[in-house]
Amino acid sequence: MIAISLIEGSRLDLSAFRNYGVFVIRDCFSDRETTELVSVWNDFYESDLRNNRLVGANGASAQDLCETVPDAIARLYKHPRLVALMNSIYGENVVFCQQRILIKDHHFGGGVPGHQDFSYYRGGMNKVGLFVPLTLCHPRNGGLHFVLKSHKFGYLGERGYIPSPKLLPPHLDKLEVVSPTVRPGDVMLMDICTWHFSLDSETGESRVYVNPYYQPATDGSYDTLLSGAWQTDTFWRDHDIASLLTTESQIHAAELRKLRERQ
Ligand SMILES: O=C(O)CCC(=O)C(=O)O
Repeated sequence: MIAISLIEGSRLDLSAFRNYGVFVIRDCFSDRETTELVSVWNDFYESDLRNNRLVGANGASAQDLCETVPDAIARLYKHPRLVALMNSIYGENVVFCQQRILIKDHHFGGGVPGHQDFSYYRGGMNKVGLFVPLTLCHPRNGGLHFVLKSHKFGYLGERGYIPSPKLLPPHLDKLEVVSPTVRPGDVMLMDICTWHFSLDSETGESRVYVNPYYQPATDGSYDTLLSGAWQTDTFWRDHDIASLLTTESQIHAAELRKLRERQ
């Protein structure tokens, strides 16, 4: 078993991150920043979410928060500390892909089967995701589990969805699983190919991560340059690729409708 100290620290250990596919930075934000962020989240939760919230609206995954979050949280992906972290991985030229809020609470506390995130994103495989906790997150409230070194298998393609029990010991005796307990102020990094999953919450208490993704500016699949300069002249936005995907999903939806009508 690896010592947890190998994948955590007060600063990013880049070679450990590249080797294990995950790394936890403790106390990445100052106490003042953390207190402010947590208070924005708690106020929003009490006023807008505690009594009622949308779960799985418009085809979203159940763990995706559907409501619009306050600016301080919506803009978190461009916090200078997070951009600096990405600069330490990619150098000066960094692009933002997208940001989600992953939530479990008394409205939804279900587990999420093992998978890797790459198939949900556009462009190249060189991407890093962050999990920035806004609450205490640990295995008992449905916190994330990571399969160490699994990113080294690359893209799993259609085999990319793995029932979580198969990833837990004793089934998985060659690769190791960790589920770090994290607090507001900490930041977890994950390679986009790292297998990860979560189990049902046993407590029902809130478990919330902000989950932005980043890539180097050599990849024009997303449009938001966060620092430095573009290192490509080829952009997805110029080639109507997104609308091809939309057309494909419209065709699938129409086929499904026809099948249902026949039943
Ligand atoms: O929120 C969770 O427990 C898992 C979320 C996740 O990995 C995802 O949606 O890609």
